[in-house]
Amino acid sequence: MQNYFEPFSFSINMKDYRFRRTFVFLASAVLFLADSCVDPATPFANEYTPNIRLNQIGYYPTAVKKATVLQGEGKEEFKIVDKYKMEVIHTGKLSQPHDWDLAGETARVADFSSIKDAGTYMILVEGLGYSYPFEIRNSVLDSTFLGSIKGLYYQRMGIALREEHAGQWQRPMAHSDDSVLYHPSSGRTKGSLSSPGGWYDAGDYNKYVVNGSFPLGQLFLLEEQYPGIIEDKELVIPESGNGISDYLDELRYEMDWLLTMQDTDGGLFHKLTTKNFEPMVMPHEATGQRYIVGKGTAATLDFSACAAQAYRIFREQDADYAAKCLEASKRAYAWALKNPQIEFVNPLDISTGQYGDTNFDDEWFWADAELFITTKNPSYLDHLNTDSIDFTFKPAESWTGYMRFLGMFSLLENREVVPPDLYQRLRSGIMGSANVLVEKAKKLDYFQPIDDFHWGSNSDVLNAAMIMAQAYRLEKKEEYLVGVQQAMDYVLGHNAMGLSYLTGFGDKTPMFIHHRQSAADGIPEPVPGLLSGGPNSRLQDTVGGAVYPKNPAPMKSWVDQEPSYASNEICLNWNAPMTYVLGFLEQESK
Ligand code: 9MR
Repeated sequence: MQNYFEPFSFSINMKDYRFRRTFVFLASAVLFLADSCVDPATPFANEYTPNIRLNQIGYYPTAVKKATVLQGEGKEEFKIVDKYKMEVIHTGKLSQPHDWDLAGETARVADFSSIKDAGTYMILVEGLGYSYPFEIRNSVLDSTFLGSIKGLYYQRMGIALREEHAGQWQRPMAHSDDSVLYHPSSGRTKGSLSSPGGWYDAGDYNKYVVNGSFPLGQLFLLEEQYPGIIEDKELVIPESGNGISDYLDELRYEMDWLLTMQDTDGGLFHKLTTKNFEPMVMPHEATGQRYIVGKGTAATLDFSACAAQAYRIFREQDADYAAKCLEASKRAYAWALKNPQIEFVNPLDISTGQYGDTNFDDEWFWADAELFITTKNPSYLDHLNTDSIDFTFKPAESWTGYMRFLGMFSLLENREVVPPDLYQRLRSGIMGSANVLVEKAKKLDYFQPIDDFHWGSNSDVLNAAMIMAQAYRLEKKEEYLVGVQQAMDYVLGHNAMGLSYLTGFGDKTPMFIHHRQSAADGIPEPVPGLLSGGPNSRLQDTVGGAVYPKNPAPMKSWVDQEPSYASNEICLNWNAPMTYVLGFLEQESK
């Protein structure tokens, strides 16, 4: 969590809370009379009001900048205060109050887009107090971007996290996975598989091929679009200093694991897991027997797609490794051709994440697209099913449907190999999809594009933002960029919970995520850089002990409680679009 530097606080009397309240009140009254008055009472952290919601990290100078003010009845004005000079630099009018149904709130909007000078500011509303401080500057999301990638490092298994890389979240080696038993559902009855490394999927300690490939696909896209976005030594990970981008090193840690999950016949085992979720203990204390479980079409095609991408991503650094990925991708694809409809369903004795899917059209689309781009072999293009392309983004599709978008993004990115008519069709489809999202975000609560809040809703907001980001890359229309920025504002604090959902980034962030290490390590702060799933109006975790207020509004269906796996877990496929969108904004918003 951040430290608050209080250069202008009076050291003796300011420690008295009641005095400070009175002082702030009086100072506010003076400010009301004289806009440019200097108020020496920089508020303490516990005095920021939760009733002014905004991006708690900050805004780019040229961005549209909005905050939402609650309980502002009768208050017409807001002020922007320079945090360190304690000077009012701007007075603006709040919008008329309006009801937001998804948020269950009556809100007024403070638009301070005209403030462009770099600085650290707060919003002051008389009678409410000060907002959390925020910055305005170029590259304002730089450390948040690095933090969300570093979150992936903290999910590594099979190595100890050492203090020099992990600080207080260091932990011993766990889950070597060098001799994992086959479960009968894998098609094998004896022997074991060496399948070390990779990232823990989420708050649990298992690893899933579908949900390893999907996030890698999103993370690879960022590198393909903005090559070298992270350099060596930026993340402080074990490979830092090896002359290769830390981003590629981190992604390879997961890719290496995925490669081990390919069976000799080319198919991919579905997951590596215990039979049931482990208790809330540290990784090295979670010693339940692990198994290689299932083999199916979705896992195999997702792997095939991301391994074909991996060829393009790694070929400059390591041609042999890239070739290995491509060869594995082709073998997986060949297996899927022979086994086009093998659905994975949890065996009766396994209750961990299913990542089930019944329709493989989007997995085919993604694999065909990536293999075609990488190999230029027309057979993949011939197989690409363009008749049924659905450009409409739907909340909660996630790993069951978003793969088609990943295929489209890559095809649009590699225009030179794509037939012009297909390119035009994809281009107008993605722009159309983005236009719908932009229009929704103009009207919806907190100016984000989602109107139905499911498990992992923050990733829906970000996956939708990725579509608007692609539209912006195709045509530099400002409203696409604004759509992406406002989606990020939502995730970083401009939302109905008034909290930045990325652990450790912002003044108010989740403290009790459903994450076994964070629950068990005895450290008050959770592991940083992990994205909480977000509001989920289905409340499936009340059976697991999560306690919600009565009938929460959809956008308020979130609780900061460890048992809340349906609202407050973290997951790879939520961090991945977070990283993508942060990286995109850092590149495009300067
Ligand atoms: O994100 C998944 C959500 O859509 C499902 O409804 C839920 C129950 O199957 O599972 C979620 O994914 C979890 C996975 O199954 C296991 N690791 C943690 C994932 C995030 O909660």
